[in-house]
Amino acid sequence: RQAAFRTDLSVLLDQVGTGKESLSFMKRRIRRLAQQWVTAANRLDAKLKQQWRDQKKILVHVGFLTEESGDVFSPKVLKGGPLGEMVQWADILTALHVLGHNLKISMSVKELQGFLGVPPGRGNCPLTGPLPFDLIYTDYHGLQQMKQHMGLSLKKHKCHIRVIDTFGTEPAYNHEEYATLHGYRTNWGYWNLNARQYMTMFPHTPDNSFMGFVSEELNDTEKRNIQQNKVNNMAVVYGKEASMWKQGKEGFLQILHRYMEVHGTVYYETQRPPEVPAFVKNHGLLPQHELQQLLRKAKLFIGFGFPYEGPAPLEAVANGCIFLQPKFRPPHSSLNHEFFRGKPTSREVSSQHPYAEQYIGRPHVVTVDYNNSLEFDAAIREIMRTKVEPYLPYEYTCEGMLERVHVYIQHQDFCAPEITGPLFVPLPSSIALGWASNVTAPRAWPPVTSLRLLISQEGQSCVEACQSAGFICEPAHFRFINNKEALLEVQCDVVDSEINHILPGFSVVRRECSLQREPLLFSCAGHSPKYRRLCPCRDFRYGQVALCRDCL
Ligand code: U2F
Repeated sequence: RQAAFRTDLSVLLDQVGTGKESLSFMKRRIRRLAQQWVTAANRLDAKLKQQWRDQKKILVHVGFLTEESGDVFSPKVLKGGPLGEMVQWADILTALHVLGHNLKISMSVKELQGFLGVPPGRGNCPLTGPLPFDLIYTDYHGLQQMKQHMGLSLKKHKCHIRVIDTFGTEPAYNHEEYATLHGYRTNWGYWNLNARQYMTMFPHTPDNSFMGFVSEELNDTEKRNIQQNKVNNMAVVYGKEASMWKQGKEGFLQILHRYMEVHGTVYYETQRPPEVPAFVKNHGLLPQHELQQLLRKAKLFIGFGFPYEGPAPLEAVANGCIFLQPKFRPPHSSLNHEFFRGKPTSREVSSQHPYAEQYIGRPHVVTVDYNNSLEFDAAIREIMRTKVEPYLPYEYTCEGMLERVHVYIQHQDFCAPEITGPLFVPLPSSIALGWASNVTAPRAWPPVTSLRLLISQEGQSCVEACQSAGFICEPAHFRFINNKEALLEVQCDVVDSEINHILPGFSVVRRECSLQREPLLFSCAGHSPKYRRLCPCRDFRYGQVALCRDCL
């Protein structure tokens, strides 16, 4: 069946259910952004020009909100706890509904069993018949629950699963045996999925798919009003929980206060949290729409280093604030920071919000070393002098999210047998080598025409190598370059093949080339000193990094 865009969200709101603060938060959000989604649906509908879209049967099982996983999030919704995940789930549900798919939502193991047709109360009872869904969106908690309640059949059906995974999972952590043997084992990884089945909140490593969420969009009149009503010396601090204000924040808060009136939205029960200095005007935790109003007036939204990679900085920039945040030197990662410890990634987080730093940047985002008070002071003065317009990258608009999710649903297929090379013949003497037009791989997605082969510097990952040439690493293209033909450029004496997540590549010391023997270990993120990697890069659409130019 053909999927038709939906502009009425009432059925979705009923499906989300009641009885928990997390659900009420998600429903308020869905209602508040409804008009924005409708406009986006109409625009995308027109853009796709009657293109056929299959209607899929989709199950969304929100594992972290189930009682069975402990649900630590719901009781903290009104108390300054994390909301980013709920923002994202609300938006995923809305996108799937608006795109017109046949959606079932489960927030408990019982509902999960009901939808999957597994008899309840029989423990590890495999699902015998066919899977009644084309796609299942869940998270790591949900995956664990499905393993317990689908037993062996999970293996058979796992190509249909998508895991919403905020911070991302790198291939080395995802491959059970490899992770165990090489010290990449964590509490979360080791599911042996295709790494693109993990869907992240920001485009972290291109090894995963970028799912994202949406932010407020403003029309021209609103933008004009905002710019007229900006209070040039008003700052809002990013941090809704008192603990985010602890330790060492006094110094730069004092500097900030020299120039600006400082506002906060810190949760408190009865008394003002002692961590928040007396000169800060604390509004208490605000409902989302009131926070947006505050951001519309403020000139500066300032981060203290935590929370990492949340939605709020995008909302601030979308409402015409400048986001000031600390640079991390050395970068934070699972190797050196408690928060990331045990997360299935070695990604280096270069500031509180690397997306804001790298994809948005000045004038909207200013990233400085907070330990250097001169630099900090200069940044505040620069911000007060700078005029900015509200800005939201296309990929965080409703249309951008609908477009991306639509393309994933119609094209990403982890169930079909993979087509492999050797399809690629490099042309000598250019860094971005060409595509041999005599070979075609019609079913491949993204289309092979988007492929650009590149050889990284020693020690460099393919994420960096592609980026520095203006491309993005595309893990789906590894299968076309994992062959001797692609290695012609490199002068290697020997070509062998191994199981190692930095391959295909070239050992500079041994003058040896190695191909990858385990497709699950194709990794954009991997790097190793003395190794030059063979990198499959691709082009991307401006403002929509998840999609190549011919991907729509
Ligand atoms: C991130 O989670 P957080 O929930 O801490 O992220 P934030 O950026 O602070 O905000 C999430 C939402 O909270 C809303 C705001 C954002 O959409 O509009 N909000 C609000 O409604 N009222 C207020 O007074 C202040 C904010 C991240 F998203 C998670 O994935 C991480 O687990 C977490 C820790 O790094 O950080």
